[in-house]
Amino acid sequence: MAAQPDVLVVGAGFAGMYAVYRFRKLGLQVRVLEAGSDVGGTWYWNRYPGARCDVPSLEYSYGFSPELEQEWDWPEVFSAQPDILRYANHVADRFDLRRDIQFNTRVTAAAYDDEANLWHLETRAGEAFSAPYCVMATGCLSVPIKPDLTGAESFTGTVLHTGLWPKEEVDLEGKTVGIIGTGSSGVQAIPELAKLAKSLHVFQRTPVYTVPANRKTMREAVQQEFKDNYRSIRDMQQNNAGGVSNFRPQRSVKKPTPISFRAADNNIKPLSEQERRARVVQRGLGELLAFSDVYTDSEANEIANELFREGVHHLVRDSSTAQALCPTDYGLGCKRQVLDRDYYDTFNRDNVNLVDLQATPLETITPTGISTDARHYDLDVLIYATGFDAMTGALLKANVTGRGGQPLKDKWNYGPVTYLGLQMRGFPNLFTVTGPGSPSVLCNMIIAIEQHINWIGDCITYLREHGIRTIEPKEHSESTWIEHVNEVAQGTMFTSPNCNSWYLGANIPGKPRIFMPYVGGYPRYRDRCEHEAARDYEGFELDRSA
Ligand code: N01
Repeated sequence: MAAQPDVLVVGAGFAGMYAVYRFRKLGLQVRVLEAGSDVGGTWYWNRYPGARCDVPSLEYSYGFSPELEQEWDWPEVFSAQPDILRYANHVADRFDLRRDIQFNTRVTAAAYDDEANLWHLETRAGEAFSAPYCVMATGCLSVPIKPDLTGAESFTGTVLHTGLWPKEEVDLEGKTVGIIGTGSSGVQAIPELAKLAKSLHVFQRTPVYTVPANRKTMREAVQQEFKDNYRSIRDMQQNNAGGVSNFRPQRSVKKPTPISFRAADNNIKPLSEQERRARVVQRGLGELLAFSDVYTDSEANEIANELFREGVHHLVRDSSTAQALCPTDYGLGCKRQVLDRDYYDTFNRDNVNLVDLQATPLETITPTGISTDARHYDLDVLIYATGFDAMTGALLKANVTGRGGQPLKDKWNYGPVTYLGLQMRGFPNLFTVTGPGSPSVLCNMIIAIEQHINWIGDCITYLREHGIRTIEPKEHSESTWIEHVNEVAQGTMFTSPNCNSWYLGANIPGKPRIFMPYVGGYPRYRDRCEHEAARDYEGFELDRSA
C-alpha cells in the first residue's frame, strides 16, 4: 500500500498540475486523483470542433517557470484546444508530474474524520485514500449538463455533449446533425460543424451576443517581445482586474486611432447616433464592448443592444433568421462574453438551418430526431451544447461532508458560502481552488489558479510549522465575505433582473440564484488573501491543540 500523502488533490487540470509542482517544492507528499485518462482538465474534456480559449495564449499560460515561458511557442494568438492540451502535456512531461497523479479515478465521496483529523476519499472503483489536507482542484465548468427533455433516451442516433467530446475523431461527413445550445460552446462549434456535416439544424432557445474573435497567427517577433518582457508582464497581470497584462508589443501596435475617435468619451451615451454607428461600422460589433457605461447604465446598455441587433441584420441575409438571432430580452454584459469565428455568416450557408425554439418550442426527442410544435427534424447526430453545473457542481457531485458528517450540499442549500472561495467553515483543512466567492471565471484562470495554489501551499506549510491541527474560516469572516461578494455584484449588468446566466446558477432549474464569482477584481482579492497570510490567518479559526 502506498504511503499516506500529506495532501490529496482532486483533479489534474491546470490547477491540479500546478499543485503537484508547487507542493513538491514545499516538501509535501502529494497525490492527485483524476477522473480522465490524462492531464488538461477543461482542455482534456472539451475537444469539440472549434474549441478554443478566449484569453491570449501568451497570457493564458503558467508563470511559475521562466524556462517554460522561454521554451514554449504558441502558433496562434488565441489558441485552439489541441494546442492548449499539447502545452498541458508538455508541462506534465517536463516537470514529471504524472508520477504523482492517478488517472481514471473518479472521486465519489470526500469525508472529514474529526477524530483522526484526516480527509478520507473514496473512488468509483472502491479505492480509499486519506490525507490530512484535501484540495479540490475540480474546476468551475467541469460538470456538463443535459436538459431533461422528453424522449431523450429514445434517440437511436449518435449523442454527443460538447463538454464530453470523444477522443476519437467523430465522422460527420454526409450526416444530418442537430445541436441544442448557443452559448460559447455552441457558437464555437456551429461554424465548424457546418463545414463537416451534410446539414446542420441549430436549435436555439436564447439568442446570444457574440463578437468576432481575434484570429491572428502568432508572429515570431511578437512572441519574442513577450518572452523578453515576461517578468514585467506577469507583474502587470497581478495588477489587472481580470488577470491579463494587456501588454502591447511594439511590433503589433496598430496605426493611431483617428482623432475623432480618440477624442470621444469611453461611454456610449454622450456620442451622437451617427458617431456610435460609425464606430461600429469601422470597428465591428466588438466595439460595443469597449464602452464602460454599457455595463452599468441600463439606458446605455439598450443603446448598445440595439446597435448590435442592427449589426446582426447586416451580417445575416435571411431577415427572419437574422431577427431570430437577435437577443431582445437581456443585455450585453449580462453573460460571459462569447467570441466567435464566422458565427453569423454560418447562417448564410445553404446547409444550415436555425430552429427558433421560442417560436416553435421543442416538444420531444424521438428515436429519429427532434420534434418541435411545428415539425419533425430527422437527425443522425444530436449534440448537446447545453453547458455546465458551474462553480458548485463539481464540489457537490463529490459528496463532500465536513465536521459531524455535515454534507456540503446542506451548507450550500441557499447558495455557496465560502471565505475567499478558498475554504468553508465546518470543513477543516479542505481547500477549494477558484471556488465560488473568488474571481475565478472573471479572471484569467491560470493566474487565479497559481495564486490559489501558492496561497494554499503556504498555508499548509504554516500550519505544519506551527503545529496547528486544523484551519477553517471564522463564522464572521465567511458571512461578511459573502455579503461583500453580493454587494460588489449589485448594480452591474451581471445581476440585472432580466439576466439569467450560469454565473447566477440560472441555467439549472432549482439552483439558488446567487452571483457566484467575485467581481471586485483580482488585485483587490489577492490583497485580501495576502493580508490574511501576513496576519497569521486572523480571519480563520486555528486549532492549536495538536
Ligand atoms: O454553456 P452555456 P456553454 N433547450 O450555459 C441552451 C465556458 N466556455 O457550454 O440560454 C434548449 O453558456 C442554453 O439556452 P438558454 C465559458 O465560460 C469557454 O456554451 O438557457 N436550449 C444556452 O444556449 C462559457 O460561458 C469557452 O435559453 C437549451 C446553451 O444551451 C461556459 O463555458 C468555450 C436548453 C448553454 O450555454 C459555458 O458555455 C466554451 C434546453 N432545454 C465554453 N438547456 C472559451 O472560449 C440549455 N440550453 C474559453
